Amino acid sequence: MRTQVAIIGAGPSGLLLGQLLHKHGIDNVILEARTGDYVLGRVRAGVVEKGTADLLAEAGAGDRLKREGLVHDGAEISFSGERHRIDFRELTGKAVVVYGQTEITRDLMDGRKATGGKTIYEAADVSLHDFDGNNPKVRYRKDGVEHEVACDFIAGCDGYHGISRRSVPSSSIKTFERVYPFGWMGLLSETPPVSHELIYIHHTRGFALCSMRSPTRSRYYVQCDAGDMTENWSDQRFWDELKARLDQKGRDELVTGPSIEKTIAPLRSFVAEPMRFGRLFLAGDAAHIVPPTGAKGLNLAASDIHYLSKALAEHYTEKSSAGIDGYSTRALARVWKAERFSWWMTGLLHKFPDTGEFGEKMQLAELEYLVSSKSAATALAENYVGLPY
Ligand code: RFL
Ligand code: PHB
Repeated sequence: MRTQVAIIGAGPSGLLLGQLLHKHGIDNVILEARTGDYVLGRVRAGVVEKGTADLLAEAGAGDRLKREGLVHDGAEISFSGERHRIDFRELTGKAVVVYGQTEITRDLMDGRKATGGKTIYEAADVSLHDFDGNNPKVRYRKDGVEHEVACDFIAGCDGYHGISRRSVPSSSIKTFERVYPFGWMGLLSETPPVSHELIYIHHTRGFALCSMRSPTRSRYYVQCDAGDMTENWSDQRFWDELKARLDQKGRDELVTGPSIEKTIAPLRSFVAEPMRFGRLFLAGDAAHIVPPTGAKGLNLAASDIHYLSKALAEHYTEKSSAGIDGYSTRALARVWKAERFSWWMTGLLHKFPDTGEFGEKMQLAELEYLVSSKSAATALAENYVGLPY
């Protein structure tokens, strides 16, 4: 088989890239290790920046988000038992949309089906070859048969655990990493959200987050130990812990119910530099990870794809390599700013095992400053709604 761009991974990065390339008339094939249902079953991001929503619309996958997405003009921060609202709209003129990653993935998959794009699910043992020359190839096995895809470029959109980044010789790549000593225990339930906006909670027992997927479906998280397992978290234990971290009003208004899904996510900051190696590009979680506190992972994946799709379109339609040559530098400039914001939000709101009472006093002083200074609140709001591309 031959294609112009071989895309590894059918997560949001790979699917979005596939649809944007299709719009520019660039032929592409997506190779995904898992089944479509498995990819759709992963409950992850919920907060979408305006830039991401615009890009989905450009890819022809933005109608439902526009209809069903919940526009949030602000969010609340709770500490010392009180909630404080940060008004994004007033401070920045912008808002975010709450719309689940599963729905984004579904919309992109439907779009791909409608445009006849080729996705090979359950592609086993994907391997990348010759991307340092002019004729890269990707090999994989499907139903026991070996296949080869010859292409002009490879887009590594296969997430943190994927093969693309690991195919680069270690002497050509530098990685930066911080692993946090805790995780997030997340629970999805068919219950109305405790508040109509998100609540980020700083508490002596640890961080918690109240989010949602719709007016009848809630997504909650509580900070848990790094090596913790969902088996240790009965629904009852989860609700009790969330209640203990909520303010009195939240405790009174929280509606609990059986969980539909529970997962524990470890927290990590990670960046690989550069993001281009000859004819291989990395994008999304394959190149960088942020802790979810700033709601930036999916949005960063989208901005990478914005730069990459433009670069490839320039290459094919204008015969210019400027976009391709500048991809890594442009993408990384935005990545590092989102890394900083996510690291800062994580440090501000979580309980750290090693910083003691002094560390907690510093967090409270910064939180009080944040909710009393318009400049400090604006800095948070600007980053949360998304820095410009
Ligand atoms: P993905 O979604 O990991 O998709 C990669 C795909 O590649 C496939 N794959 C392979 N395919 C072929 N061959 C191989 N060898 C392969 N290895 C892997 C995988 O099966 C998969 O289908 O990466 P992508 O597309 O870059 O998308 C990134 C986002 O999924 C991620 O950044 C976000 O989910 C992060 N995130 C959030 N981001 C936000 O912008 N806003 C949020 O509110 C938000 N909340 C979150 C989050 C992530 C979380 N977890 C669980 C890590 C909340 C949580 C709890
Ligand atoms: C979510 O709804 O899953 C969500 C929202 C905000 C975050 C992280 C996750 O910061």
